[in-house]
Amino acid sequence: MAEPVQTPQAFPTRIFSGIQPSGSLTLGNYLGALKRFAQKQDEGIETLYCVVDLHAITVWQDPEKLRQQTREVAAAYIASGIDPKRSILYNQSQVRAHAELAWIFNCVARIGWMYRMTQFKDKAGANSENSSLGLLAYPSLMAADILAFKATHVPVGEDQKQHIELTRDIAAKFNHDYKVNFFPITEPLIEGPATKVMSLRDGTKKMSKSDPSDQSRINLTDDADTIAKKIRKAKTDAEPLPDNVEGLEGRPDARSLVNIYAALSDRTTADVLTEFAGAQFGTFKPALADLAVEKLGPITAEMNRLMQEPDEIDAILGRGAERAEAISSPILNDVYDIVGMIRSRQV
Ligand code: AQP
Repeated sequence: MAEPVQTPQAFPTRIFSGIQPSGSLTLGNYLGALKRFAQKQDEGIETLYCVVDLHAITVWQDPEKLRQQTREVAAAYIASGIDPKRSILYNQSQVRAHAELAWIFNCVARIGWMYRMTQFKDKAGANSENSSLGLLAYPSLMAADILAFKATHVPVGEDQKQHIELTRDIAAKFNHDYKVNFFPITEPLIEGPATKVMSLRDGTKKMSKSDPSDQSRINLTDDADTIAKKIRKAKTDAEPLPDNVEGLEGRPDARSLVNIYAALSDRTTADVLTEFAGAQFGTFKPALADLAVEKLGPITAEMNRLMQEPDEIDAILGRGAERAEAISSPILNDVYDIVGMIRSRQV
């Protein structure tokens, strides 16, 4: 049999992406993920968006808080423009293919691949022996999330690039080991000026919902005053803004704020610098705060409104899960067949 080579072009275009309900969503999640997810949906591409609750429990989550955060991420998706009729919106644990395919992939992937993941090293820290087995196997579940739908493209922030590469490796090894052309080799979509939004306290570190410092991030649940205060206190240097992108070299904090401005206003970084060339941060920060409040305010308001109706959110997730199950079940059954499992009971 010829060596299996699968490009996304051989499969119908289908987009999958997910967000963990592991805390309050940040401006990083919005610019690096949510905003772009809505754009993909609006381009008319088939889109599946998931609240990845099984990923969240790779580190301890209080059960009641997890339920609340799952609804909050669902509300954030909708408030950011995801239409549950046009996109398939659901939570991961309601669709069996994720966990079941992840097990198959645990047997395809190699342990060494997992130990090489920088996110595992960062999250496990010095005491990795004491982290959950799930944290180590996280990329295997992520590969299952994507490939359970034969998704061809995954919009993500830069931090997820390595995990998508591993998904490609798992798909290729499965295709090779079983001599099939079954899974696509998925492409990451990492685009725009905000693929890595940085911490407000340290322009070399990613803005993250699990950072112990609340001052390091803008949460989608922050009110206007809090947003303005956090931006005012954001770390910067003493120099005025340059008139071109090269002038931001070696100035990570300045670069980060300008990139946020560009992403929020749908402009390029170069364009923003043309407008603010020579400006001090005393001028730029209030402009950025105003823009952030203008863009995030309506999203926060809509999230708060939706959170008043938890039953409606749960119903939306349930309907989405049924649609996701309808796509992934036949794919999962084919996988079981390929690996040699007897399937004499119709499920
Ligand atoms: N700072 C960021 N800049 C750009 N994109 C980002 N994303 C996360 N942070 C940034 C993107 O958001 C999507 C969902 O991420 P996730 O919640 O599944 O997990 P994560 O990447 O590990 O994000 P966090 O906020 O850092 O979560 P915790 O703190 O729980 O680990 C992904 O597409 C991600 O790239």
